[in-house]
Amino acid sequence: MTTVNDVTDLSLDAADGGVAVITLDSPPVNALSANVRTGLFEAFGQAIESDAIAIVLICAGRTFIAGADITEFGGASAEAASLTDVQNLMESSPKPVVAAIHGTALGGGLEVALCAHYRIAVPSAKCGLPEVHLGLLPGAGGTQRLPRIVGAQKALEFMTAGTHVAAADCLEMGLIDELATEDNLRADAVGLAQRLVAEGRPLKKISDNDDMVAPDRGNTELFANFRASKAARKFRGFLAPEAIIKCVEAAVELPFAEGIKREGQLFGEVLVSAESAAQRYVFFSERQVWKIPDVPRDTATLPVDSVGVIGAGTMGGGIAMNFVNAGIPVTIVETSQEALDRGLAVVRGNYERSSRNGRFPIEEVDVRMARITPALSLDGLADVDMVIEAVFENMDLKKEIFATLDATCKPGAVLASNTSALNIDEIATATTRPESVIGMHFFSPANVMRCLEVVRGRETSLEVINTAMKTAKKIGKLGSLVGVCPGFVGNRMLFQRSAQAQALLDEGAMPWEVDQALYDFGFAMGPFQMSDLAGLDIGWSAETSTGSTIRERLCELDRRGQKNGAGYYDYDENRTPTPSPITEGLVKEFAEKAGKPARTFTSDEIIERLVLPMVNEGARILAEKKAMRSSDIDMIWITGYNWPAYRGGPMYYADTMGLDVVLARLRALQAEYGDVWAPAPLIEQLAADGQTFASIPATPLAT
Ligand code: 3H9
Repeated sequence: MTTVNDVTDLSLDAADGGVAVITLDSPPVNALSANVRTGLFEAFGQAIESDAIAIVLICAGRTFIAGADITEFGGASAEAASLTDVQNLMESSPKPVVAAIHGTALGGGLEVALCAHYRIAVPSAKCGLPEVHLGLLPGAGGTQRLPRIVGAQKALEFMTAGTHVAAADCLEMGLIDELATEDNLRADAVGLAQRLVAEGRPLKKISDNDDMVAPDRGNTELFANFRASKAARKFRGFLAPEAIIKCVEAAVELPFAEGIKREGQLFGEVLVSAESAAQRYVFFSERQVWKIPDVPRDTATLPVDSVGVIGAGTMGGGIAMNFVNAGIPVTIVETSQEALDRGLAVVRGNYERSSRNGRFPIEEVDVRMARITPALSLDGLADVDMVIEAVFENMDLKKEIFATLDATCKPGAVLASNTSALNIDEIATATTRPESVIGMHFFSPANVMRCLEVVRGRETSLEVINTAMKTAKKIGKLGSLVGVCPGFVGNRMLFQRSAQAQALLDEGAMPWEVDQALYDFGFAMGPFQMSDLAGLDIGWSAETSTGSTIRERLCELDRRGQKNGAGYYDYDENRTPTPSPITEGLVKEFAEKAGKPARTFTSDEIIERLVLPMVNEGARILAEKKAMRSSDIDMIWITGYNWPAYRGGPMYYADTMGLDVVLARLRALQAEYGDVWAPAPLIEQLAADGQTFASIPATPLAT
């Protein structure tokens, strides 16, 4: 074994029958850092010069190369071999080159593998070009080579979705040539290399293969259809998908070398875009949420092999599905057989819909339903490892339930509440084991939304925190640890936004102007469309209605939202909204009464009025240590409220505006509208120091 550099070895072992094996070992994910590129360049150079008959590239550790080193983007370019140098050397090697894949071959990693003449992978391996999630495109030849293997249509889908594709499917698509035995990758790859030589198989260069792209030359319809497809609707606001489409057009229309040039030019454009910078921030922020400064890595985790959910309503049913999907049996408790039957029928209906959409075979519906045990008493939860209470938001009721759980559940069971705003510490006082009590706030629909606020109570033990976070990960949620305060992080900020949305209406802005501004900003819908969807009459009653708000007046007019065809908007039979003259009249009436002259509101003004109060509240949350870092707040907004990822979250948005600018705008709004706009002291301090929210180191939560 020869050490090429500190991350690359080259072996020319007689036992490998003349096959040179290059092993890359650059934890954690063998990303293509300067060191790795140099190591690969040197190693391939030496292997080609040697007596070796063929060359295998394999990685040590948990994965094959997972892509370019994202931390290098935006930094000074290091003195190192370029990736293109490495790829050219591999592809033009006079000896067969085999890439041996385990873990994930992603992005630049797969692009390197595509320069080998053959690829072999273990069955558990996955391949993908996920650059789109970083606001990028595959910029190391991927956009030109992939269509030359799978054709333009599949390449478009593969690269714009950015999913990790299982080895068996890659084999079918021709992305890999052979499957290895799971624990025998090195030997199988060496064996393949020997066979290639023995059988005199050709050195397959993907860049030379025109067969898969030629049939679509001149087929502009293919691209027009893709741009108009259902899949493409998800691209709204993102830059990279369109750049990828342009690259595939180039792959079809241009010779390989020209296509590579086009790819390089478009890669350069997306790399410096604000969208990509934000999406790369999101990538790292997602990984930060799991790091809790005062919960050491070696903290024990309690087993969660069975779960109880209290309440079979929309939330309870959705919460249960998360565990069922992860193979964890759930006991659902309701107070009446009727409620239980209704809740389980909804869950079954959801699974049947998923099956119809091709997510799994219909038999799987019964398999999943069999993991649910219905129960009519909390006694059914005596032996479960974790309970999640999901009844309606009433403190007395929750305390009563927790007192019963205290008397019923086995010692060590995690007792969680799904409350979205109530005080976890007060709920915990109903038990004799406050250390076991924690908040697990799921977002609706709970089986779909990735966000999970894990709420740390004053006395919650480190084991219980660790268990809740690990459980979140296991069921595919992004768990963000937050502190106890009204509304926690997400809803506390949402309250501020909602108050301002209402204030805008009171000044004469139309609901559709507000909704449109947020839609154009990148949200799926605005607050008034959302209200119409949820029902305007939630929490409203005719007996107590005072007619003092626009919402109350709408309810009094029996405009209850989408469900009865009229709310802030009018709806047709397909639930398509149109601005309502009745709402318009009410808005004008209220504005007139408040002495506000009629005027138009620009989108920029609306966004400022809605986003800055969120940022201000976020700053207060950070100062009170109810969130550990600003990026956790951003992740809650991205995964819980559909804040557009290409804008990085509200705190990131403020950081990129510059906190001095944010401060100046808050002061101006304070002068105009009063102290509700008073800047948070943290913003004043950071602006004075020329700092950002992101510059504050992660801090343990206040308890
Ligand atoms: C690209 O390739 C562009 C090219 O087309 C063109 C070039 C010219 N770089 O996720 P984990 C870190 S763009 C730097 O927790 P897992 C990560 O931050 C790239 N660092 O592990 C974390 O650090 P820490 C296209 C990276 O097992 C640690 O590794 N490739 C990179 O759950 C562990 O990560 C991608 O987009 C990187 N590329 O998942 C793939 N990747 O411990 C991105 C990871 O300090 N990576 N880190 O928090 C992934 O999807 C997952 O990391 C992976 C492993 C599935 C590989």
